[in-house]
Amino acid sequence: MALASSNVEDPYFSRLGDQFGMAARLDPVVWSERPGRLNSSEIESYQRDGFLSIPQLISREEVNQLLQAADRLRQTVDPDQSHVIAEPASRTIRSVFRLHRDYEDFKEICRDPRIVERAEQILGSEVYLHQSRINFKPAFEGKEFFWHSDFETWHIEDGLPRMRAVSISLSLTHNLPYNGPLMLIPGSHRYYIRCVGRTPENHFEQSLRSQRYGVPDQQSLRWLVDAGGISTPTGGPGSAVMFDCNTLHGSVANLSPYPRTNLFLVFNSVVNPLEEPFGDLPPRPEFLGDREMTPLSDL
Ligand code: 6CS
Ligand code: FE
Repeated sequence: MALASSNVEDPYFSRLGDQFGMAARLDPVVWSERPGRLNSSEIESYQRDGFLSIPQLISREEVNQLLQAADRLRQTVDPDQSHVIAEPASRTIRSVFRLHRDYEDFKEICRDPRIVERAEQILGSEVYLHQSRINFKPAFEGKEFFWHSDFETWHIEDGLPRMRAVSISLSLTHNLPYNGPLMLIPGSHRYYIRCVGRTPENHFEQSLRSQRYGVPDQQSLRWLVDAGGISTPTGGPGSAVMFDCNTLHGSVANLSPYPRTNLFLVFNSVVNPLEEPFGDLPPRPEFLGDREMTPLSDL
């Protein structure tokens, strides 16, 4: 099959068959120098590692309300809707997307200044929500997420042009060493790993349950972990991790008796709107990459 010409010129091409490799990041990590909620040592460590953990972003009371809302949602949501994702081999709910558009209980946290102003400080512009979801990692049953860069998927499958987005994973439960917490590779955000294989049609139906395309090769992972190690920022309810869209991350299954529930918000810069996907398939559904750029004040 002929390659789309955009692939040839795209500095962040990926999934072109058997070409794997590593390229340098071409975009800044922190886009503004203005002071804000993040102090200079927090900015420095975000810039260096590609993530920052925040021990207590919201109060226990606020977390309790969100956790109750999340549990209600899990029990009442229709599992057959496309934005509700099940675990790989069962009907247990793994993720619910599009919180900022569909669910009143979560709209306020989606535009909370404690979160939004931090995202704006890193991205150096106004921001909007590219994606929002809750990840339930139920006790005993929650399965892993293999290593990946979110940017690679968002670029190839959704058309996110540049690395100017930041994710925040807000813990609604304890994130313990043994209940499948987020693992990140410090420093990996400075490299772009071109993945092998070609994206199958409707890939998201599989990838959100268990991802097989758009995952880095073992050699690159070994090289990056030899250099940067693996960091597992654990924390209590109300703690958060902010991470760059290109930081490699993953998590293991939850074999513990304690669920791990996280709220996951992705802010993109308003000057980095989605284009046509950089892969050769049509864009994924909007619950995975919002194209309306709704101002946060209108949620
Ligand atoms: O495909 C996506 O957009 C999502 N999938 C994963 C495994 N992480 C980031 C993102 O939410
Ligand atoms: Fe991810």
